Amino acid sequence: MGQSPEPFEQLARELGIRGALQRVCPLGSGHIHETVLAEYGDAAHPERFVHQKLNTHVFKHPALLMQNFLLVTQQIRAALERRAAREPERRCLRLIRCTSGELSVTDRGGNVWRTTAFIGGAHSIDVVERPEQAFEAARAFGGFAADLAGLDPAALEEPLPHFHDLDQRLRALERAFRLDTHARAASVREEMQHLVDAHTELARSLATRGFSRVRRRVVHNDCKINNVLFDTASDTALCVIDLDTVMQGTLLCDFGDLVRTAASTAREDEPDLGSVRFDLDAFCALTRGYLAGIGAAIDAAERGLLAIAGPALTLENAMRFLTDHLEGDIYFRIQRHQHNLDRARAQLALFDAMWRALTAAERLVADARG
Ligand code: ADP
Ligand code: GN1
Ligand code: MG
Repeated sequence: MGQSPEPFEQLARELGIRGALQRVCPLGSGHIHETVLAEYGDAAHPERFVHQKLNTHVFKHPALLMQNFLLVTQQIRAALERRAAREPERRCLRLIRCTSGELSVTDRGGNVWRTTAFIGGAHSIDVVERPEQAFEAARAFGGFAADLAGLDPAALEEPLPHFHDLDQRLRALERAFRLDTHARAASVREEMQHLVDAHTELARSLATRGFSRVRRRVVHNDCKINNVLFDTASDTALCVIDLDTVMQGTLLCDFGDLVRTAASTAREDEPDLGSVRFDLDAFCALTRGYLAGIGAAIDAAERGLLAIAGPALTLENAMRFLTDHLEGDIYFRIQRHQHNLDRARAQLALFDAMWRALTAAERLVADARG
């Protein structure tokens, strides 16, 4: 990441970390923030923290994020206490405040940093290898929604309004295509048409299934598989992370993003489209896990949308990736040339596979207990 040690010295000072900085290494594969693990102190008494340089292009009001973060983690901690969960400190993110009481640090370059306690002995995954992992992740996200079921959505600020608004996402894509600021439109005509047609079909099916009547509640809004930490020793889901989009929304978005990322046989950006398939066994495990985690906190209307959630969120992400490709890769961090285009194509291929399997998925949801 080529970090100068400078921001870390300032961070340590303002956070009251006494040990000397030993090492800093990048963490995870998120597309938005820059996340590092920083180790202070000595080998006998290491102190480990996660510093995140917040992406203020995406999140314009970091203070608002921090307020939401505190409220959500308070709520989760209370739920953990109520059920006397083991190792509660590893099951909920903990913010490290500055000694001044501030919730974040602004470095000399104007970057805003948030620090949380590092959760050790844990890892995140990008692709599911076993259905048990899918079950576990879904149980954790279902439990997360249940733990926040009592929280009034109005208590949380909306850092990204219309985040999962499919029609708005389509309009943004059409605009990017029309403006064509990076002269990339001609090369993606086929994908564009495919997306527009798929959106029409999806919108019709969502309407038939009563999507507009489903309740809005506090949800995570970014339930990709790598936003849950697994306990490395037991391979069970430990902690739901990446809380920046927790705000009002529908369960459809949470379950859908989980299906998009945990019931695919390939990575999100797989260039070999032949290897992108929808894994029905993983979908079955996700459904069982989610219902087990959420318990009574799901209603019939929400349950009726679980099967179509995956295609909906997959198409939404395909539209967002293609929009970003057309706009010159300004939102999602990229690691290679045409990365967002690869992502868009892989998501489109996954959408097609999910769409073909929709009836089978609906049967699985109907048969699932819970
Ligand atoms: P982004 O918004 O960029 O996805 P995340 O909050 O998801 O950022 O963090 C990126 C990655 O860092 C996660 O996938 C996870 O692997 C790791 N991570 C984040 N916070 C912690 C933590 N407190 N303890 C351990 N690992 C963490
Ligand atoms: C981003 O932050 P991260 O990497 O977990 C994005 C999600 C997308 C996802 C696609 C705030 O998630 O909405 O679905 O990339 N987060 C934001 O991988 O836009
Ligand atoms: Mg993340």
